[in-house]
Amino acid sequence: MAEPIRVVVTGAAGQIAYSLIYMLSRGEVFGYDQPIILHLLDIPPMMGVLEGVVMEITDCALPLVVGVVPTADLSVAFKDVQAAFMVGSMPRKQGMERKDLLSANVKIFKAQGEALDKYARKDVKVMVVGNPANTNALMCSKYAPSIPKENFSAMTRLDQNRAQAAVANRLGVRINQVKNVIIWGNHSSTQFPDALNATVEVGGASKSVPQALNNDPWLKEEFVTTVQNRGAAVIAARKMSSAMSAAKAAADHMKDIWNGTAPGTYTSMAVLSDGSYGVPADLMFSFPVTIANREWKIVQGLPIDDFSRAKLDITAKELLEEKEDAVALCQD
Ligand code: NAX
Repeated sequence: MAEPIRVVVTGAAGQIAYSLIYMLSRGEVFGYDQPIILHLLDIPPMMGVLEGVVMEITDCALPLVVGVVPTADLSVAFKDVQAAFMVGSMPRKQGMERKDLLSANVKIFKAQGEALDKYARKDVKVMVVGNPANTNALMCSKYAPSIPKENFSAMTRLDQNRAQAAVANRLGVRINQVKNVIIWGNHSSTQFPDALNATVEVGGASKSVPQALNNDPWLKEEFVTTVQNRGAAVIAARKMSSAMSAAKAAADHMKDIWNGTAPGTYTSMAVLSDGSYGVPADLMFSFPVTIANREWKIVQGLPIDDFSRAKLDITAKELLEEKEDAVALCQD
């Protein structure tokens, strides 16, 4: 059997981690023959709850889990890790301004970036789930200068999965018949879910989604707002935010980093912008990417009409503002 790899999950006592840890432990991300040592980070008041999670991991009797390290200490959590799921963050509390939330979280990600820099392996792949995910990922990478910036990404896969499911549902086809739905920009309500370049496979032939839907105005209207607001709809129904689907998306995201994307298929993740599609450089912006050898490449040359251009600009503007605030807050 392969040598075990060390994988950290932050926010390990929280609800997303509760589903995610099980998926990792079953081999769904790193492979069914890859043993793992789980590093589980949370804050000191959560150590009791985390102990319960560790008991459950033990009681699952999972052969791939060869070690579990529960901790509130960053130097222990990030030591020698090869993959990092950065889920933990401060939730928005009643009366909290957006800026207060940003302030609390970028400071967490600054400290965790510094710890990754010091303790993690230099080839560590870091994915950020905790909100505001894009800007947290940007700050995390800025404070981990010895780790390549390309190793950091933020999750928009849940939005992509939601969008893919919505298109499949509209077309009355199975989920895996729909390919290449894109999420552009921020993981927030300014994101642009784009099925204009997506395809659907029917009877062995591939068709563009707009064509299959006879250019249904739904694609530029209700589809976009439904995906943008899906998180809020889940909260309204469940009285808690998405957790099972968020964990599945985190697993999908890291699995693609680890194993690559299938030929002819791309996936969305927030990565450092290089100015592609007229997006300002140095933002963590969600783009369509292909992945091979654990390296992503932004898909180039997709047509962007005036409608899409305006949507890309709105979400880029929001990310620029978040970045400016975050940089200022980290200097305080
Ligand atoms: P929970 O509140 O259930 O869990 C968060 C956990 O993080 C808690 O156990 C908390 O103690 C811990 N935590 C707080 N500060 C920490 C720190 N400094 N170091 C380590 N752990 C810390 O939230 P959950 O539902 O699991 O959501 C986690 C994060 O994911 C939130 O920020 C949420 O907004 C974000 N989401 C992001 C999504 C995305 O698509 N990018 C979708 C789902 C989710 O809403």
